[in-house]
Amino acid sequence: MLSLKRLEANLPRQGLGKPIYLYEKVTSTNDVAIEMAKKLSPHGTLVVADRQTEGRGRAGRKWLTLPGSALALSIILRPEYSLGNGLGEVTALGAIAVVEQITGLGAEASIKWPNDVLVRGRKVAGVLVEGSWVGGELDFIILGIGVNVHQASVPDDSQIDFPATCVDAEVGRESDRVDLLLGLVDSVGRWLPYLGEDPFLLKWDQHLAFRGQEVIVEQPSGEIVGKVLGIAAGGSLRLEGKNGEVRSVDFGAVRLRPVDIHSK
Ligand code: BT5
Repeated sequence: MLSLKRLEANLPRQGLGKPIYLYEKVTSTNDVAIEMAKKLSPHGTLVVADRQTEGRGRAGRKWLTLPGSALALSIILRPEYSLGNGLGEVTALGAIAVVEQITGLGAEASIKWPNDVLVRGRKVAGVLVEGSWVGGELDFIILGIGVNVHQASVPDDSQIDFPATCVDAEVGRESDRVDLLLGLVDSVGRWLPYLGEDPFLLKWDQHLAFRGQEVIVEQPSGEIVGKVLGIAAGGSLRLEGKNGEVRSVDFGAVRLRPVDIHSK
C-alpha cells in the first residue's frame, strides 16, 4: 500500500495535493473526486487509490487498476485557475505529466493522441478527464490518470485491445510509486498555468506518437485515415490525407490507431 505519511509530508506540490485522500479500494477515483467536488472540495484535491474495481476509460471502456502495483489518481481542478481551452488540453496536461516522469526515469515516452501514453509502442498510462457544468458555466474538471508501474499492473492480453507495458519494464528497475505520484502532481501543477500556450502546445507536439505515420482515427461519424503532422492550436490533431489535403480532428469521442496494428 502507498504511504499516506510520506505523501502528506511532501504535498502540496505546485498548489496541488492538499487535501489528499488515499484509499485501499474504490470503484473509480474519478467517481470519488466528482462526489467530493460536488461537496465543494477545493482546487487541488487529490484522490488516490491502490485498487479500482470499476476504473473507467473513455466512452464506457474499462481501466484496470490491479492492487499494489499501479497508480490511480484524480485531481480536482477549478476554473478560477485558468484551465485552457477545454477538456482536450487538460487531457494532454495529464499525458505530458506522465511523459515527463517516465523520461526522468530514463525511458522515452510518447503521447498517442488524445489521451494515452506509450513507451516503445505499448500503453503505459491513460488519462480520463471529466467536466461538470452548472447553467453553462464550468464548475470543475476532474483529471484522472492511471499508470502501470510494477509488472503486476499489466493486464492480461485478453483484457485489453492495445499492447500494454509498465514503467518498471521500460526503465529496467523497480520504481517507487510514491516518488512517481509526487512527480506527477508536480508536473501537472507546473504545466497547468501554461495550458493552451505555446510552450505547452510545443511540449505536446514534441512528444506526439506516430508522427509521419499513417493512422486511422475513429470518430462517431466514421473513420479518417491520414499521416500524423502534429498538434494544432487548440489541441486538435493535424492529419494529411492521401491527396495531400490537411485536416484537423477535434478532441472528442475519437480513437486513434496506427494502420499497421489491427486490433480495435
Ligand atoms: C483510458 O481510456 O486510457 C483512460 C484511463 C484513465 C484511468 C484513470 S485511473 C484514475 C481515474 N479513475 C478512473 O476511473 N479512470 C481514471 P481509453 O483510451 O478509453 O482506454 C481504455 C482501454 O485501455 C481499455 O479498453 C483497455 O483496452 C485498455 N486498458 C485497460 N486497462 C489497462 C491498463 N491497466 N493498461 C493498459 N491498457 C489498459
